[in-house]
Amino acid sequence: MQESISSLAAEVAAADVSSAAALDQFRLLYLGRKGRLADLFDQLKTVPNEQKRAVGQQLNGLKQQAQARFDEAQAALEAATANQPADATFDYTLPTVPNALGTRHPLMLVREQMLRIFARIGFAVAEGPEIEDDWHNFTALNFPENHPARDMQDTFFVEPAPGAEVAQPHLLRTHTSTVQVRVMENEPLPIRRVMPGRVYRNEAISARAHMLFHQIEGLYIDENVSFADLKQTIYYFVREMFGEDINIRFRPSYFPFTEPSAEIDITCLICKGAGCNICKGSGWVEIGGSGMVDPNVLENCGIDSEKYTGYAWGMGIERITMLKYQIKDLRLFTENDVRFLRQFEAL
Ligand code: 2U9
Repeated sequence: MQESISSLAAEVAAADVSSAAALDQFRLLYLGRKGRLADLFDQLKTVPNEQKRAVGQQLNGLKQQAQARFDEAQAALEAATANQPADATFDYTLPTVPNALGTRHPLMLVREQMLRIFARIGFAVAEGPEIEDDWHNFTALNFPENHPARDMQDTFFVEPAPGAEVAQPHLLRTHTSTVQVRVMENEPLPIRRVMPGRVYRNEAISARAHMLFHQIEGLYIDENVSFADLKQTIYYFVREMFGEDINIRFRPSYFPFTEPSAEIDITCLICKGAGCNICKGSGWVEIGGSGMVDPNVLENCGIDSEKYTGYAWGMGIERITMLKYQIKDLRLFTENDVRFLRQFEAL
């Protein structure tokens, strides 16, 4: 009997308890009601009376040893599984899939850059409505009654609501000059403002024309403002926007709202003035128009043209963006093809 106890004690000490399954096996085999220890306790009856006490103590000792081994192994297993993820097959060290963020639209990037440049020399932003009346879009700006821009062919007119009485035709503004008129009518002098916004023209959509585009116009009105001030402002803008080695050229032109008027050219960004197919060999590309505000326009807006003078200019944001990024087709701006849009600055 004592031999059986010692050999079972050695077995208990050596048994595998390294996994949950092995531990369960251990419990059944040694501690269970039908286990090996229980067998030995049964055999205690057959032990002579004078040895019962000693053998009983040995058996109890073995039972405690087996129970202690079980408790210790169970605690160790529990501690190990508590530190493990629920799904042990998932690799938590894998890199995450990046969130697909949008990018800023190139037109908005360039718009912001242009406005920042003008803000640094004191031009604050002014905005106005996209549906305008004939006065703010044409008449105040010195367009004669029969000017072709007033034609249905060039301008989108807006039908009045049925039964509504309207004093004059309404339309989608064809330039942001309408906002200059509103500022001149309503704000105190001097005026130093830039007007960004959407404008509309009745054009067939192609690589070079669209019925919707964006402009930034500027206006400065004060005493003693001259064409030299206009040139310096545009020169400053062009160098900030395109670089120190870019030059400007003013080409005489005609607009109803400015006199004198000039188109603004800059050194061709592709060939740096040498002549290429983008600038058609001239070395220059056009970026907008400009001029001194016509005295008629100042008077139309209630400003004394004897005392005040001003300059104004207008640029298409699409045109500046196409030059800057060498984009060849206007339609790319409105098609929302992510392969195009993704190439610009991330949000
Ligand atoms: C007022 C007086 C004068 C704004 C001007 C231009 C010349 C011009 C075009 C450039 C390309 C429009 O986007 S574009 O198609 N603009 O050529 N704009 S002077 O002159 C003004 C504006 C408002 C009261």
